[in-house]
Order: sequence, then structure tokens, then C-alpha cells
Amino acid sequence: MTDDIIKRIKQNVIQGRMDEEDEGFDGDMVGQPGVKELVQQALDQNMDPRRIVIEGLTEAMSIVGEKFEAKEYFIPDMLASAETVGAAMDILAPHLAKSGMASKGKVMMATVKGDLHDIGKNIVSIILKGAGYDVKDLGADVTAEQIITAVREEKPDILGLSALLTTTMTAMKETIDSLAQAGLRDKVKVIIGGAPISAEFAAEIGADGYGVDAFQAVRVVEELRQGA
Ligand code: B1M
Repeated sequence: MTDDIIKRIKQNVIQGRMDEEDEGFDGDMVGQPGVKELVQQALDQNMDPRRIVIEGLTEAMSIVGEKFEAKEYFIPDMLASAETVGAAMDILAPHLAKSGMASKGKVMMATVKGDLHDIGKNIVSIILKGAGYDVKDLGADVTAEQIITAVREEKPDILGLSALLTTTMTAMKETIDSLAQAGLRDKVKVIIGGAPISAEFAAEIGADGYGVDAFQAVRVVEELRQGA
């Protein structure tokens, strides 16, 4: 039963179906529950929201990426799927973020310059909030200068940078170098992540940590905070 609902959430993200009024890319799906209804049903069945994120939404987006690579999907298709994930995260956020906890520290998050992919960064932000961190999200396509200004003003304990394009990975190094030039590098720990990022790349550009996914990102932030 629970496997079935995860499967249907995945299918509907891939179909870009927000709710029951949507046809889906294959047409003729009007009347069947879409991502919003299915996510709510999964929560009503007490499904772990982390499972919905990992096995439903994230796996679906990776299939969407494969379809884009195979030229089966185009940008509007990717966007339609991405929007269903955004709507699902709006429903899941309060369940992932436990309220009323004392803040464990301040984390500033940004997708780097030139990169508009914000779904992964948003998931990391929500999971960090759920783990008790005060998260300030600067958004996507954020320049090193904007990040330096925000770090100077907000004094976060941790800076989290996300990149999804091989061409924008270099903006992570630029940001870390700019922090050093601004005399801020020893004031903030930097963790990076995103599909093309690896632990080796993180070490190479002088980041303090790397998270393969949102849950590992939280573990790394905890380690950095304890070691700080
Ligand atoms: Co784009 N895109 N896209 N795209 N897109 C990819 C990344 C791509 C791999 C697709 C493909 O070709 N297979 C490819 C990149 C190829 C490359 O660089 N080698 C690509 C391309 C080429 C492009 C454009 C250049 C297309 C074009 O215009 N020709 C263009 C670039 C725009 C720009 O950024 N300047 C573009 C545009 C878009 C859309 C706007 C249409 C849309 C983004 C919408 C949005 O984000 N609001 C989009 C989408 C949806 C994708 C795919 C399909 C899905 C990305 C995603 O959301 N994944 C993607 C293919 C793929 O990744 N399989 C693709 C789900 C998300 C939960 O995973 O972001 O990896 P992810 O986050 C994970 C982990 O990586 C990690 O935790 C998250 C949760 O577990 N993580 C962190 C992420 N950040 C972290 C930070 C951390 C720690 C962990 O610490 C701080």
C-alpha cells in the first residue's frame, strides 16, 4: 500500500501533474489524484515524510533528468515536474520541520551565481530547519558579492552552497576565495552539495564539508558545529 503511493507520487511528478485537474503529459489523467492529493494521502497514512522526499520526489526528478538527457523531455516539462516538487515540499515542510526547538545555530543557504536550480537547496534548507537550525535562504543565482555581504551582516555559523551545473561549480570556489579575501573565511564553515559535486571537489576548493543529500548535509553540519 505504502509502496504503491510512493510509486504514484513518482509517476505524477514525472507526469508534471500537480493535482487531479491536470491531464499529465500523456493526457487523459484528469480526475485521478495528482502530487498534492497523493502527498496528503501519504501523510494521512502516517508515512515518514523523509521517505516521500527520498523515494518519491528525488527519485522522480532523477528520472526527469534522464528523460531530458534523452531529449524525451524539454525545459517546460522539467519545470512542470519541478513545480510539483515545490508544491509537495510546501505540504511536507511543516512535517519535516519540528517547531519550537531552540536554534542549534545559524545556517545561510544559497544556490551559486548562474545557477537557477533551487529544489535540492530548498530541501536541504527544510531538513536543516527540521533538525533545529535557524536557516536563512538567499535563493538561487546568488553572486559571491551578495553572499559576502550577507555573511558579514548575518554572521552565520555555516554557509551552505548548492550547484547543479558543471559550469557553475566554479562559482563555489570563487565564493570561498572571496570569503578569504574579505577576511571572513575563518568566521564561517562552508559546506557544499549538488548533483555534480563530490567530496574530492569540496576538498579541492577548500570547503569544510560536502553532503551527498539533504540528510547527509545535516550530519555534516552537526559535525562542523561540534568541531567549531
Ligand atoms: Co536543469 N539541468 N537545466 N533545470 N535540471 C540538470 C541539472 C541536468 C543534469 C539535466 C540533464 O541534462 N540531465 C543538466 C546539467 C548538466 C550539466 O551541468 N552537466 C541541466 C541543464 C543542462 C539545464 C539548463 C542549462 C538547460 C538549458 O537551458 N539548456 C538550464 C540551466 C538554467 C540555470 O540554472 N542557469 C536548466 C534549467 C532547469 C529548470 C529551470 C527547467 C529546472 C530547475 C527548476 C528549479 O530548480 N526550480 C531544471 C531541472 C528540474 C533539472 C533536473 C531535471 C532536476 C534537478 C532537481 O531538482 N533534482 C536536473 C537533472 C537531475 O538532477 N537529475 C537538471 C532533484 C533535487 C532534489 O536533487 O538538486 O541534486 P538535487 O539536490 C539533492 C542533492 O544534490 C543534495 O541534496 C539534495 C536533496 O537530496 N544537495 C545538497 C543539493 N544541494 C546541496 C547543498 C548541500 C548539501 C547537499 O550543502 C549546502
